[in-house]
Amino acid sequence: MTSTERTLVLIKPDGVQRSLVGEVLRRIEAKGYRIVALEMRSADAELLGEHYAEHRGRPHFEPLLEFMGSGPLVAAVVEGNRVIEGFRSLAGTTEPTTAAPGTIRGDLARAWDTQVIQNLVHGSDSPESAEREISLWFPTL
Ligand code: RTP
Ligand code: MG
Repeated sequence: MTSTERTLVLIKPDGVQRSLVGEVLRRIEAKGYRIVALEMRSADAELLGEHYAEHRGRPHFEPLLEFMGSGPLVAAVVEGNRVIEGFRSLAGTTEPTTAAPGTIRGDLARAWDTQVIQNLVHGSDSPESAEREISLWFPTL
């Protein structure tokens, strides 16, 4: 089954701070995906609140926004065959402790001892999320 898709990837502030930008992009390119937009930026609370709108009201919402705004992050649009599911697979499951070895989070994310899970990357979780998130982060694309 082939289906060319685009997904929004974020290298979160922990990834930038730990100098893992190149390593994450290397894994994306090695898998055969194409980076079609790439930007380092600082995200304000308004953008982050929109991005994580479905988490509003949950206990981790405020710490999540604080973490995501704590330093520069890298936003990218990545294209490829079934890349939405494929990048989630490359990233590994949410919690670094149990994320499979071989995945970005399983190999590189540190054991989590903060209020919010710091897990290096974000990837859109559905075609609807990808469309919404790409237009949020790259409105001119
Ligand atoms: P993401 O949206 O960042 O790609 O991560 P995900 O799909 O694997 O996980 P999701 O459930 O969407 O949660 C979004 C991000 O919120 C933080 N989080 N902290 N303390 C907590 O219980 C908690 N739950 C979620 C993580 O940074 C997670 O990636
Ligand atoms: Mg998510």
